[in-house]
Amino acid sequence: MVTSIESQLLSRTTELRAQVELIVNSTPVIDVHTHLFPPAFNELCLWGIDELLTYHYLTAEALRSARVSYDQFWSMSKTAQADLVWKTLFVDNTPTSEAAQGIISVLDVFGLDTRAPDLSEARAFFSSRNIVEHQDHVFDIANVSGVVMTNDPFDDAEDQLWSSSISVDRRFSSSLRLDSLVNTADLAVSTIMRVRAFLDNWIQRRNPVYMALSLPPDFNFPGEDARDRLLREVILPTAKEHRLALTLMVGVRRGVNPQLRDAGDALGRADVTAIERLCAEYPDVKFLVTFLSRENQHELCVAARKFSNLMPFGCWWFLNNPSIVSEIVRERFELLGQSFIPQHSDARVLEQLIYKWKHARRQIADALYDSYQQLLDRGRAITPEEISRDVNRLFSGNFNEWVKSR
Ligand code: FIX
Ligand code: ZN
Repeated sequence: MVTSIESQLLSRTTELRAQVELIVNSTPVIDVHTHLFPPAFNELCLWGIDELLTYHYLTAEALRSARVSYDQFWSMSKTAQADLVWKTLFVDNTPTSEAAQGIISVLDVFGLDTRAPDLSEARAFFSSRNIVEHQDHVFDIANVSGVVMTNDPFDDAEDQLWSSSISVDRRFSSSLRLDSLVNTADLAVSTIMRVRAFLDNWIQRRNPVYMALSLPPDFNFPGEDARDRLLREVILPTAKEHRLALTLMVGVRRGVNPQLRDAGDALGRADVTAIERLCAEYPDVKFLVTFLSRENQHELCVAARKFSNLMPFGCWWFLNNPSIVSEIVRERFELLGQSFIPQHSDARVLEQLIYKWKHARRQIADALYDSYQQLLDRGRAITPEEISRDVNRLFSGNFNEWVKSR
């Protein structure tokens, strides 16, 4: 007699492939790190074709081929910049890069001409949209159930909006980004106490899901600098007391070419042992960690095997290319099972959710399918329920687990 579990086993390769794709595409994901804001944040909410085309990933690429100086480019209006990026990367050249292919995916989803000679059709389409309905539509297409914003408590524009007691869309969670604190604080004892009180207050009012900090490749722990004091005397005690996870994004070299503005940052290989020491010294703090250098990815997996308070997440920024996402996700499956968060979008413009998740889901589905196929070859078939369990854990379970203790 065939038991019910046996009847569900996916022992044919084509069935397995179809089920993995279906489940990966239909499971909602929590996007654990974005730079998005809901429409209530007015001009901070970026959407539409001109914002999409002036994304810093694309301006950096366009300025390699367009014959304009940085000064000329930045003195142009946003629409003129977008026109130039379109002409340079999509008309005069073939859009092979990941960021350019992202634009193609977005245009295609909305039935817009991906070979258009100019942006008139796309502009007419986006300006006909009501942003509130459009946002719902984008979340549906991308199948994103929630996003985490990046909130700078020292940003005046943001602060004014928060203080005007706007109601924030429930799908948007806040996070407390501490880069400007770490880069500017002078560390008199009185300042440390004031900063602590400021953070306590911000956390109480805005209910962030985590605190976050980006770090350069030479980040060390312990260190002999102001950042070390801030970590030990302010940030880590705050994380502990509020039971708030700490997100560390390591390996960014800011402003390598300041003329490129937002697009001017680069990366460097960092020292993963600094994260190991943090995890060892603060076992009560949960860390979400991503590294920007491809060379750090394997070491991060090994560190996560040693410390259960360390959750690797995402393929950040210059790693968010199909070939590298594929490699990293596979490496993580092999070393960590399902105990990691495969991707975050880092979206700055609403519609980027569509392409970033479409492209990421494809790589995650391929890697998962290969893992299950290997299991099948070795004598163990899988059921659709088990695939759903795994994908739910990757897409939301691990993150919820990390931030639930509050
Ligand atoms: O520090 C960050 O959160 C980075 O993601 C950004 O600063 C960066 O500009 C970006 O958007 C990368 O995707
Ligand atoms: Zn980011």
